[in-house]
Amino acid sequence: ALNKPIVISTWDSGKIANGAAWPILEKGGKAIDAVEQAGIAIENDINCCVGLGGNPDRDGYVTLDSCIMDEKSNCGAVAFLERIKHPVSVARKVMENTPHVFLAGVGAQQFAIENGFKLEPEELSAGAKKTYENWLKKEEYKPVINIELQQNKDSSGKEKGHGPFAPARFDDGSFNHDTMGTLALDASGDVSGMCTTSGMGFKMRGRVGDSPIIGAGLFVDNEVGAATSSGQGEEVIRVCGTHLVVEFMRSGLSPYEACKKAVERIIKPDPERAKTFQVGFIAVNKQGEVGAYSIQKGFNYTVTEKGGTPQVINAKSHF
Ligand code: SD4
Repeated sequence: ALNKPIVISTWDSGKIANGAAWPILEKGGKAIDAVEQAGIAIENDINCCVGLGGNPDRDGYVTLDSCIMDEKSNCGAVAFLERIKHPVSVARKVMENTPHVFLAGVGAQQFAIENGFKLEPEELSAGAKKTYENWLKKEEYKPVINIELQQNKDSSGKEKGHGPFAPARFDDGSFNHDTMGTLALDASGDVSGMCTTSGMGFKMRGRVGDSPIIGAGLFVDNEVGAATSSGQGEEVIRVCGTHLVVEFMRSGLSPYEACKKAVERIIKPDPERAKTFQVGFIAVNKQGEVGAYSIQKGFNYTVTEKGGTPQVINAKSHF
């Protein structure tokens, strides 16, 4: 028997996302509406890694990335979007109201304003401000790609609460969230997904990760299922990660096996280097089976199905 409706999201903060998606799914509503509500809920929450409250780039600006995809392979995306509260909804508007798939930067912001989104003040949340000020004290402005790694250890070599081995939470450690990817299979058996993030903290200005890229941070194919990712976006982009997961499912693998094989594809070219970053995938298939896999330990995801009680599951990992 099919497990539906069902919604799954990255991380334990997926409870917030699933909690907003479930009332729609439970009533027989559409997966696309459910995942948009999931994105809105987590963008409203003040946390390190999603929405305007998230960590800024090196120049102190919060820049948001998001995409959304429905059961007909319609999709929309925004990247490098500033001062707009709900990038997931702007992405949906790009999908529905433009002949395009992807808007970036000032153009995306202009489109959002034209569609009734409010231009929010340019101001960091308290948590982000504190984290950024600490970062400024310790880090030179130097364009190195693996800044999260440098931040991961203090001068004595002790692990800090940043970087690829732990979600990039605020310095006070209280906001254990990360990029939010949500996938839903609705009562009619249709699949949709979304992904939303403020991206890697202290990224270079203009840097775009995997999260708004269809086939990298999110992929949906209504014949097969859907996948989304969290972690170091550059590594996901390289292999078109979520497209890969969905194609592995198409060829018969379970969501778990498909996520595992995609993670192995990332690791293969340079297994030593793969020890230094995190990537996690979650997936759902048309049968309502779910699965996940990550490179490093510590990745988890939240599943909500019949009964509506969210369940947090620790993903298996390569290392
Ligand atoms: C990015 N994938 O911008 C996002 C960030 C993330 O856990 O997921 N961090 O690369």
